[in-house]
Amino acid sequence: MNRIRVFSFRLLATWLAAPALLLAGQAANRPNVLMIIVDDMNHYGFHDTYPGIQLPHLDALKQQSITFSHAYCAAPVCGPSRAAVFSGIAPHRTGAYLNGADPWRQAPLNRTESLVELFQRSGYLTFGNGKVFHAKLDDGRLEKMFSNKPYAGGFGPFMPEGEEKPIPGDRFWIAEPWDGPDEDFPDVRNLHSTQEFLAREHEEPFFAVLGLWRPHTPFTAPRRFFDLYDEDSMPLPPGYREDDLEDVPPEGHRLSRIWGKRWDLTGASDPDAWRHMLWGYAAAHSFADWTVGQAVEALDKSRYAKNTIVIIWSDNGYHMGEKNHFEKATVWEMSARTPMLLRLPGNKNGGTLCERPVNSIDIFPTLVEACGLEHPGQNPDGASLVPLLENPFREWNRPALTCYGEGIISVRSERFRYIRYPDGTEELYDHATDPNEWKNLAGDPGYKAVVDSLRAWLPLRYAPSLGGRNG
Ligand SMILES: [Ca+2]
Ligand SMILES: [Ca+2]
Repeated sequence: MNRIRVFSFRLLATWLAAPALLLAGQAANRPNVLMIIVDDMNHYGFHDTYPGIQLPHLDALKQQSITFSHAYCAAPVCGPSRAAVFSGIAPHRTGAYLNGADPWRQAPLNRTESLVELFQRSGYLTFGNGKVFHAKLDDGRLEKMFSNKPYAGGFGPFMPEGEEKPIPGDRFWIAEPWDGPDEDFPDVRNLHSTQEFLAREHEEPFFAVLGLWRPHTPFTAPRRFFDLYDEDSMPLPPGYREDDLEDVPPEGHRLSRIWGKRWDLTGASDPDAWRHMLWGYAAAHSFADWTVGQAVEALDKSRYAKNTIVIIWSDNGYHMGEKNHFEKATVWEMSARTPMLLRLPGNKNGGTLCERPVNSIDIFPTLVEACGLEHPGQNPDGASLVPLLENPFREWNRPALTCYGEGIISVRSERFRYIRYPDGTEELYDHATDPNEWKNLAGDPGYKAVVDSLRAWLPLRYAPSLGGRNG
């Protein structure tokens, strides 16, 4: 039995022994939850690691929230990351590693209760809109688990065919200001639906999830968000280094070439195209920030303002050129690190920064404990973050695992990132001196003890892949 399972059993014991609600008070007064998922938002603006990105609404929300500086996804692409969050089970136990696998239609998730279903079984009113699972579910399952028709909407709007820039014919890798009405964006339509939900009176406590499609590509956004930035003076990412891959094993090179065309056409070979895409990514960040702000403002004007947990998380991070790579689908810091914050009723511990490593699979057991939900059928792999919400500065010795395939995994402690590939090759980065993960220390004998201690967290086995596509 590996250490993760041991933790899970400990957690189970904690639930059975202490059903009292640490955050919620009495069962009759359980908190509502407003969950907002941002898609592909990395740490650029959220933790100020790229100059100039404007996220005024998230900045204000942080003043009322516990913000996690070391939050990491369980899987570095949309579908598998969300499968891990909504099942509470790590990718190496489900085989949901890649997009396009539809893991909820395969064992074990086809018979695993989702977090939404658990809220529903626990007496909550469930409400959802936008990009939530990003995978097909069995017929009728999605409709049954939400009280509303969970309108999705898709990635658009797209530019008309032939007008894509900088790569003609690539509908997704574009950056273009949009002059149509805001309602051309599914995010805005889903926002309106969420605002209307929050304005109504509900008898039961609710679990409302708003899944945004931005800042994911295509980088279309209302023009006012592009106007916040000067395209020609967008800085190239501070974490970029031309020779960065020289000390990376071949498997890392392969991952950095998943979208080879994009890097080769719009990366270092064409800095104007690179700045153009950075301009779009920044605008898409600010658009998503605005959408988050409108939803939270609607909550704060509603009767639910004082008894609602707000949780905001991104499903994965994002490279904008670091490690000669665009997008996600690697297990480096740029793909793995995600924005995450929780605002508790009464703004308890608001304005604090928790530096302990946490994982997106911790969301499931956290909400189970914080909301006093029924006991789930599955044994979640994460740990409830309630102790960190109570005391963001307490000790926490659990690292965060990010997995992208059978045997492709990283282990992130508060200071180090250790990576292991299926052929046994490794990387180690010391974030105390190397926040951009430039210098691979895995072969340095001085770090043998560190490598050994992080290796101890590796899964003993990996579930066979449920399929899907790279990227
Ligand atoms: Ca994503
Ligand atoms: Ca390097």
